[in-house]
Amino acid sequence: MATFKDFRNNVKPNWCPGCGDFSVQAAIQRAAANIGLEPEQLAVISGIGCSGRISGYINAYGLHGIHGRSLPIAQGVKMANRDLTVIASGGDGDGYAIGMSHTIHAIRRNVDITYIVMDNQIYGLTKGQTSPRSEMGFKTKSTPKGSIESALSVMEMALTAGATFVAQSFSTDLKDLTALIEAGIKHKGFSLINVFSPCVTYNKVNTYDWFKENLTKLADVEGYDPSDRSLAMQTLMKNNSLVTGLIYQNTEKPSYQELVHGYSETPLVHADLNLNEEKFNKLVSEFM
Ligand SMILES: Cc1ncc(C[n+]2csc(CCOP(=O)(O)OP(=O)(O)O)c2C)c(N)n1
Ligand code: SF4
Repeated sequence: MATFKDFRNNVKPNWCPGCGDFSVQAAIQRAAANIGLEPEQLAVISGIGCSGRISGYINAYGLHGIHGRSLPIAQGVKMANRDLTVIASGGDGDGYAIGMSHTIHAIRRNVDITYIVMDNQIYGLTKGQTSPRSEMGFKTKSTPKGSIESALSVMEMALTAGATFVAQSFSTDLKDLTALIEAGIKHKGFSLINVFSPCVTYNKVNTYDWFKENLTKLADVEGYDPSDRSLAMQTLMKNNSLVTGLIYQNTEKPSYQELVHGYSETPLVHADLNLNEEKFNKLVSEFM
């Protein structure tokens, strides 16, 4: 059986020392091993950004795609081969700016994949511009006088869009993050895990210390029940979305694969797609 070391490859990450993304990488590797996966049973599909490099640093199938487009690719992979565990990943710019409409539609579509967003409230790869997750007043190269736009609460947005699994974590909480990724993979539907993953080079506001001071663990909130959607929304609003843990899970809603016609038959990847003349004519005759 594979251990987390089997999910390592020999590519050395070129993230800055101290970048939060190192722990996210480790958590994915541990979660995959804990669940009992072998590297050839996992596909990690990422977008573009510092965080997007993660697919190259994990020994599994992987694709480092294009900016904001990890989700369409990841959903396609899962639909073609349900035997794979599929993780999509990238940054807050990737998923909540250019890729936001994919995020919303993936949430409501509920394909059985896990989406891990490394949220550092800034664009790291392009050297420090504001993202949709940057707070109002946040000063960067692109907003030298401070951002005049407010930050998007993605967790609230996900609940509104009909998400079936919404969780948030902090990259240094390796144990909790690993457990959430395991739960996300086991969830039968789309799971969104937003991970506060500090950018030590460009974000001098939302630092490790800042998160330690401002985050509340849902496990410490008395009576918190992740199956209660309105409680989840109220808790997010009360805490300015600065909570960690499983925020909401709905195990009732069927996943996309359970509803799509023909999906329970042979997965596309194993299907004989060789169209001979007879098959072609039969197919065409159905449309005549
Ligand atoms: C279509 C397209 N638009 C813009 C870019 C430039 N670009 C590359 S990464 C990036 C944002 C990076 O920020 P984020 O997604 O938050 O990831 P991070 O680097 O912070 O991990 C941008 C705007 C691009 N590569 N492709
Ligand atoms: S620039 Fe920021 S996000 Fe990118 S590797 Fe460095 S610390 Fe990480």
